Amino acid sequence: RFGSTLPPRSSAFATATKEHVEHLKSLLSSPNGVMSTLDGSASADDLQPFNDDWMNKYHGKSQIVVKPKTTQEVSEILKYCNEQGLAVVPQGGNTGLVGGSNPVYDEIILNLGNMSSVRSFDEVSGILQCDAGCILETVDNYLADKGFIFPLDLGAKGSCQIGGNVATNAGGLRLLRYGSLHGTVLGLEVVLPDGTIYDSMGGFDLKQLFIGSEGTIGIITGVSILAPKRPTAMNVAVFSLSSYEAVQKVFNETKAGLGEILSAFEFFDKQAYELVKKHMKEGGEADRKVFETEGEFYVLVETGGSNNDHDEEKLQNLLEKLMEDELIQDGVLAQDQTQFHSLWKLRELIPESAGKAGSVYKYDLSVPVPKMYSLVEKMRTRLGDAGLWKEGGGGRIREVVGYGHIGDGNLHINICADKYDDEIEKVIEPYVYEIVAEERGSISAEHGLGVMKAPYIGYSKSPTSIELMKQVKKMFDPKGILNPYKYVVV
Ligand code: FAD
Ligand code: 2HG
Ligand code: ZN
Repeated sequence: RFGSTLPPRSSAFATATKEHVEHLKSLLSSPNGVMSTLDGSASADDLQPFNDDWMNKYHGKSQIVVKPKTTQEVSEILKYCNEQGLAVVPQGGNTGLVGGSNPVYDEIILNLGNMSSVRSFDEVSGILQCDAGCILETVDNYLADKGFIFPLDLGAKGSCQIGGNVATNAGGLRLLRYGSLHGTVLGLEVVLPDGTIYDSMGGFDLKQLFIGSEGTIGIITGVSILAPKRPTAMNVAVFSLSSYEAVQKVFNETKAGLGEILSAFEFFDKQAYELVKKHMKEGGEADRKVFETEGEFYVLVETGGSNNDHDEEKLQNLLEKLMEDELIQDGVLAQDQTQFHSLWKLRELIPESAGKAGSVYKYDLSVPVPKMYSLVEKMRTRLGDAGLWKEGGGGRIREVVGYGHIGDGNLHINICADKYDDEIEKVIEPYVYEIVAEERGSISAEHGLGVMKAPYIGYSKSPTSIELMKQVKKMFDPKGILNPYKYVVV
């Protein structure tokens, strides 16, 4: 348990009772929208998927899950909780990786899953308006039918929600092409902690405050976002390389060679690749050889354009040049849709495969690209010196893998341990944040701070910045009921 850095439960919050449950039920159009062990409408097992996180690292103890259907209902719930001093944790698809979406103690879980309608779509401008609880993949499929694409894509797309994406300011696999949500989100509908409904159109650009605020200052109920045209030609290639030095050179060559059609540039090390191969094999997939020559590193390059012949030619030329310059050892180009997806799987399955290898300590960092991989190496040395990790296996740390979004300088380190344990955690943290701070990097490039990194915010934010954030938190949420103990703790 992460307990050592956690503040105690705040006595300022009320403890929920059966009467609170009754009242919450009366605020919803359907009483089924409240599940609680306090009135027997749900068992602890029913609530467990909401209390536990994706990694099975964080375990809340909430006795109440509320699933409103409308913005008005969210407003009524927050107004009531604020009056009663009941703490609330907003929850989307619960795929977050920093313990932000689960209660730390007994906070009421407000889950947006029942708010999942597309409100409108304008096929001329590409402006989509949807409820915050829409699942990313569902919305992207909706847009695909109309020839558009959601400007964000990530491995958790089958479960994560648009509201959760905005709340974490998710980066994902195509940020390099479509930019950050700070640019693509046009407007937000947000319910403030006292129940006030705020519509962000016009005035100060306050919506930016909610993008990446991790559910600490308001609950996002509606999102308006600009969807680009979906590329009609998409291609993917994966290369094997001998060094991290080569990864950087290939990145430069790829940007120069592919220009405007480049839509993703991802990298992973051989340890990550091995985990994925093992996971696929265990899942019953044939053990096929993808590369003649395997490498120390791999990069995945995706193109998205409007003319397949043109794009294929560019990709083929790039492949030849990289081979000629001996920057890559081998390269595989997708020949059809099935291969397109199976090549992407080599990258997208890394988090799941790491999860199969043990209890994963996940770090989501940004430092200048040339320094990125040295953090993984430093981490291996640190764990080796502590007697926890051995090259080739055999230690309590089963594997340390590095991968991420080179295109936006975002490194993921996954440390697969035999179990979550304070002793291991103390060897990793705060060391990992110290080495990031030395490079003036960010300790959370895209996943957010949640409960996991809240104590370490000072490693990448200045005291002035933290003080201003605290003031903003106090202004929006004077009673501190919304997602307490997370992100910026007041
Ligand atoms: P949740 O996990 O439910 O919540 C995340 C945070 O947002 C919590 O603090 C919660 O309180 C808050 N929140 C949720 N909904 C709302 C709302 N409507 N209003 C206000 N606050 C809200 N992240 C990336 O950035 N890039 C990736 O490439 C990426 N890939 C992933 C791959 C996998 C396999 C997994 C499991 C996770 C990945 N993530 C990635 C992390 C995570 O999926 C994203 O952060 C995602 O955006 C979270 O969405 P969610 O709906 O699951 O939110
Ligand atoms: C990814 O890029 C996600 O796959 C998840 O951000 C990273 O699990 C992780 O550490
Ligand atoms: Zn990522």
